Parts: sequence; structure tokens; C-alpha cells
Amino acid sequence: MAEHLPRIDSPDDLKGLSLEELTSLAREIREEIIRVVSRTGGHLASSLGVVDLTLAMYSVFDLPRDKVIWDVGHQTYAHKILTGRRDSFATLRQCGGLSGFLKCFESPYDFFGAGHASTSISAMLGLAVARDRKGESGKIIACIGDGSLTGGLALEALNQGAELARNTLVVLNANEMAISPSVGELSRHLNRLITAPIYNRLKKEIEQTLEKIPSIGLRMVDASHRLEDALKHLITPGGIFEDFGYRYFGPVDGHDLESLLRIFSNIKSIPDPILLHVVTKKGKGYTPAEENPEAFHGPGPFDPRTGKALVPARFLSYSRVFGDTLVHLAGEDPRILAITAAMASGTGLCPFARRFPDRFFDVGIAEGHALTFAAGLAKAGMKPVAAIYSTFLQRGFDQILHDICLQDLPVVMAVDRAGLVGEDGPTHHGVFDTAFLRLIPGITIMHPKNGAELTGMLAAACASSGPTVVRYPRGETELAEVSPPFPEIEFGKAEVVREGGEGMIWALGNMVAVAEEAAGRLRESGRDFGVVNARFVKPLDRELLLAQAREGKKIVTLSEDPLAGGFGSAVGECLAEEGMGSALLLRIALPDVFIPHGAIAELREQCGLSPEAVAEGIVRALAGGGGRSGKRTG
Ligand SMILES: Cc1ncc(C[n+]2csc(CCOP(=O)(O)OP(=O)(O)O)c2C)c(N)n1
Repeated sequence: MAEHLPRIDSPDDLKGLSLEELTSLAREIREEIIRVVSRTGGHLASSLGVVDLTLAMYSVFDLPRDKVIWDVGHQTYAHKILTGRRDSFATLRQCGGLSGFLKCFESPYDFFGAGHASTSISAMLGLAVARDRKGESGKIIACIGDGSLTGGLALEALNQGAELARNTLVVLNANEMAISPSVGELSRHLNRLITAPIYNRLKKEIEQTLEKIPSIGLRMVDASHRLEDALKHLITPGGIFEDFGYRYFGPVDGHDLESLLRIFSNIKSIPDPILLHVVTKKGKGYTPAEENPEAFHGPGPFDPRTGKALVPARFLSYSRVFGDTLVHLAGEDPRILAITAAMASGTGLCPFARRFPDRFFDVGIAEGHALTFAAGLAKAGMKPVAAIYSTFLQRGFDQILHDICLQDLPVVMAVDRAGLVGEDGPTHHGVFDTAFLRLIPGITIMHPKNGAELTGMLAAACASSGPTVVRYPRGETELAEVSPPFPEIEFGKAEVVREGGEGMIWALGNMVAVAEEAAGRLRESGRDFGVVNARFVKPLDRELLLAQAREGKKIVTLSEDPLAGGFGSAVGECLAEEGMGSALLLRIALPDVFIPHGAIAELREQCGLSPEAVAEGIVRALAGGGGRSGKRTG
């Protein structure tokens, strides 16, 4: 039974708690996180890792005057519990419940929304400059993981220098992990800072120097800065944070509440830009997560006693089908190389990495770099396959346009998690890529209706001489294993799944199954609609589309992407160009709003993309109710 937690409604309630009370509170918070996440699924290991850090920061600083900006936002469950959302925490990630990330509309303590990595230092600088211009006070704190620090955006923000960063604090939460172990030179640099023996010997002395700072007056502070600077350069030559203009403190044990409280209290009154290096353990306090932080980065529901998944997978996921197919294809073609931006397990590339370690590249959280790196490889005759979630591909638009497509390079972009992703919500839904990619000249965009078709599309993409996107959704396929031969996919050709005399539903990818069910329902009520598996967003199968339209068939498009600019727009543009406009066409897709979080089935229902809603939408449109669908939601 929680003793302290029921009394914490805001960070103010932490003030004055003893070390023992805070220690018990940390345990109670961890228990609550494990209890809830074992039911809802969510970002467990990262959130458990920062419980002590969050408690110490929120005890010392004065929120909301002081502002903490969490990077990514996936580690903020303790933050949510401590900032007035304790009672609603059990609704985490469910429709209408708390978001699993930071959402400025959810709480005034979610100072800056997040879901994508590496934004916190830029936002911190912006908020700090605005604070100063408005003559306000308060420290602006960015809390960023070592994984997110590998993102270019974070480095661009550091590179701006610390002149703008008055009264700011960057808390670097180093746990040697992104989702997989952190990669790259920065990560090695951090390890050197932690392990350098000469540093450890002098660390105590530095801490003692720091402890004196608040009480010794400005003159002495200056002197101690000089002393400390001298020490730092002595013991961490080239410590890059100092070179960027931030005073580097640490490393400090991120689970030692007493040290954390002391250091934050000391830092609180120092107006200089500071970077505090905190070392934590991902999954801290829950043995299965500590032992396997990668599996517990974002688990589904699990048995809290054993850590075992409650819903074991029956079939291969799309990601796994992609990864296993690529292993087969790479066995045949030595030019095939695989690239991930810190998402090896999520994108199904671990088998590839094990089989072809020297043909596998994890570039860190660096989607833009991944794509231009791929362009370089392709320019020199390789066949790079960059696997990136749709939502994170948004970071790479110019690289796709300028570096890949403008040079017509044969890069394969495997766009995972395309469509609604469910509980991760609006920061993660992969719904925008069709709209922002299809305007690029020369690009090919495919979307399979199932796992088998994915294998064929990937083989076709790897054989293509131009830039090719294969997008596929989150979730399970119909396949239990991947084995060649893979089905032939003819470029630019759609598949008629079922004929219909009255009209045809042109469905994209996972919407083909929905279209088939909707067509079945329509048939029961005497309406004869067929189904086309569009396969290609670009090039569209204009020939088939125009032939059906000329026969006078109604054309319905069905896709889990935006009405504004998505697949339905492509079909509409084609019909309009041929003078066969709106009278024929009904577009069913996502409305022009950010779709919230929740189970995919519920979200589809809300957006008018369930089979029932699709059938109803078509009947309504036939009765004269307009040429587009997609309910407002939010
Ligand atoms: C731009 C972007 N790319 C990829 C991701 C997926 N992602 C979520 S958390 C994470 C790892 C973050 O590592 P770190 O910052 O060290 O935090 P930790 O989970 O280790 O606490 C990644 C790659 C993302 N959120 N944003």
C-alpha cells in the first residue's frame, strides 16, 4: 500500500520531504509504473530509469517557474505521476486517457510537447531567450538521453554555443542505451568521462569545491570556476561540453538521491549554462527490465511477476517479414546494405545485423544522415536499404528530395509503421509520408496489402534502378515464415481483388482487407462494389483507374493517410486531369486533424475507417452526401 504517493498532487508537495520519505516515494512510483504499464504497455525501462532523477529535480527546482523539458518524452511517467496526473495514470495510452508522451494540452507541466528525439536543447534555448526578453526568471532545464544526444538537432543546438543559454541546465541522462546500445563517438566520449581513472580520483575534490559555491560569494565563485575549469581540462582534455560553452559537472550516480539533491541544490543558484552528466540504469528497480532493457523499452502488456508478454505473437510482424526478406535478398546480392537510425530491433534488422555485420549500419538517431549516407552508397554502386519509421522519415524530407531523388539514386526506403500506430499517438502515427513523398518527381511508392506482397515489393525495390519507397504498417502479417520465391510485382500495376458493377473501392495496403469487408456489407444491402488493391501510390495505375471511370463506375478511395494530399488526392488529380472529376469520386481517409492515441480499431472507428463506417459512408455519398469522408476526431 502506497504511503507517500497519495499525498503528492504537485511538485510542491515534495518540498520538505526527508531523504527517507523520498526514497520510499521512489519505490512507490516504480511500483505504480510497473502496475500500470504491465496492463497498458508503454515505455517502461526509460521511465523506471529516471524516477530518482525526476524526484530529485522536482524536489529542488520550483516548477512551473523553473521548466523541465524532457527529450522524446517517453521517460516521463514519474513526471506525469508527480504533476497532478497520479489518479489518471491508469488511463495511460488508452483512448481518451493520458498520452504516453509529452503533450502541452494535457498539463501545464508538459512545457514542450515531444515524441521525436533530440529537440530539448533547441527548445530550451528558445524558451531561455524568450524568458530573458520578457524579463522573467526561472531555470530552463533540458533533460536528454545519451541516445538522443546523437541526433543532429541536439548537436546543432549545442553548436549554437552557450551565449544564449543563461540560467539553463542540460541534464544528460546517460544509460549507454538508446533503444539498443548507444552507438558512435559521442557515446564513447561519455564512457571515457565516466571511466577515466584520473577523473574518478579527482571527482570528489571537484564535488567538494562545488558544494561551497553558494556560500562563498561571487568573487570566490569566479575563482572556483577557474580552478574547476583548470581541473576539468586537466582531467577531461577536450571535454566537448566545455568547448561548447557549458560548464560540465559529473558524472553523478542517477540513483543516489542524496547526491542528486545536493548537486541540484548547488547548481540551482548558478546562472551559467551547465551540463550535468547523470549516469542511470535503464529499467532500474525491475529485474526483467534491468536484465533486458531493449525488450522492455516499449513492451506490450505483460505479467508483472515474470515479465512475460501477455499476448504472444502468432504470426510474423511486418517488420520481421521485411528484415527476414532482406536477409534472403542480401544473400543473393552483395551490394545490398542495411541502414537503421537507432531502430535495429524495431525495424526487424537484427537478423540482418547478425548475418551480415559488415553490411549493417546503425547511425544513431540520425534519420537525415542515414538517408544521405545511403545516397552516397548508392552513388557508388551499392544497393542501400534504409529502414525508417514513417513518422521519423519526416526528419529526412530534404535528404530524400535533394540527395536521393534529384540524383535518381537507387536507394530503397523501407518505411515501417505506415498508417495509424495506435497507443503511441499523434507523434508516432505514420500517416503523412504518402502526402509529402508523392510530390517528389521520380520516386516510386508502394504499399503491400499483406506480408507476402511485402516480400515481392521489397525484391522489386531492390531490383529497381531508381528511388523506391516500400511502406508497410505496424502489426502482424499472415505469414509464419519468410521463404522465397517472392511474388512478382509489376511496377505501377494495381490488382483487381474483386469486380464490382456499380463502383470500385481503391484501397491502399492494410485498407484492402477493410475494403473487402465493406464491399461484403454493401453487397448484403444490394450495392455492387468491387475492390482494387492499389499497390502503388506512385506511379498510380492510371490505365486501370481511367478504364473503370470511363465505364461509369463510382470510384472510392480508402487509405489510412491524410485526405489532404494523400493517396485519395492522387486518384482525384488523375481523374480531374482527364475531365472525370468529383461526380465519380468519394475519398475516405483521415481528417485534417492530428489523430489522438488509442487502439487502432477504436481510432479507425472514430475516423470513419472501420468496415461498417466505410460501407455507411459509401451509402451516404450515393444518396448525395458529398465527395469526401473522414470524420473529425480529436
Ligand atoms: C527522431 C526520432 N528517431 C527515433 C526515435 C525512436 N526512439 C525513441 S526513444 C529512442 C532512444 C532514446 O535513447 P535515449 O535518449 O538515450 O533515452 P533512453 O530511452 O535511453 O532513456 C529512440 C531511438 C524517436 N523517438 N525520434
